[in-house]
Amino acid sequence: MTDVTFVSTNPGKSREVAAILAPYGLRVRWKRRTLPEPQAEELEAVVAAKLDAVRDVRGYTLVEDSGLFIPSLAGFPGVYSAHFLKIWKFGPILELLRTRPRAAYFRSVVGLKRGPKRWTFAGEVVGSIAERPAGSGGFGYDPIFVPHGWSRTFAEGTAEEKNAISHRGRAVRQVGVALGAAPDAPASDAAAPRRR
Ligand code: ITT
Repeated sequence: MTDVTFVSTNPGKSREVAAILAPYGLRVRWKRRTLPEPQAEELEAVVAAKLDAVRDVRGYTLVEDSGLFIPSLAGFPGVYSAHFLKIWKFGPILELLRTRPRAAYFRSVVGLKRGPKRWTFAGEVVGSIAERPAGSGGFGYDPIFVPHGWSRTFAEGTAEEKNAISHRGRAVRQVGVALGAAPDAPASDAAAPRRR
């Protein structure tokens, strides 16, 4: 069994990463640490900074940065998702979307390192913002995000249903495939197509 250390402050993310990697024979150890998050327009830049900040962690080490992007709000809250949620919760988004298109997507960028080697993987899930929060599962914006093809929010689905299609599921499974296929050398530096 290969151990992977996931460095994050977010227990919800950590639970999901552990469940997503378990079928690949990877055991995830959560290391709770606040990592520097520079002001950046791209999740990839934040992930690069997070990888710099975990240089002291040995073995396979994983970091992640993610956000909710709403095209009709010029991509907001995007890279500011965590800050925005802490201060304002869902209210301003629901208010602004009363008169704007509700399409939204989550994006996750995962950084993996071992020694000097680094890899990044990305995943996205498209959907829309609900008119009001619903459900108690998941974390963060899950009560207001309805994935495409669902009539419920992520917070109303089970963890398995969410992980099967989520941005994090899509990004983190690439880590599982890479490490599962060749434990000492992930094969590719994959990134999902970008959407703007
Ligand atoms: P780290 O310590 O790993 O940085 P964090 O919670 O600060 O944890 P981010 O900086 O990556 O995470 O911010 C991402 C925010 O986007 C997160 O706080 C959530 O509010 C939101 N988010 C990301 N993925 C989500 C998901 O699957 N469901 C709901 N909200 C999500």
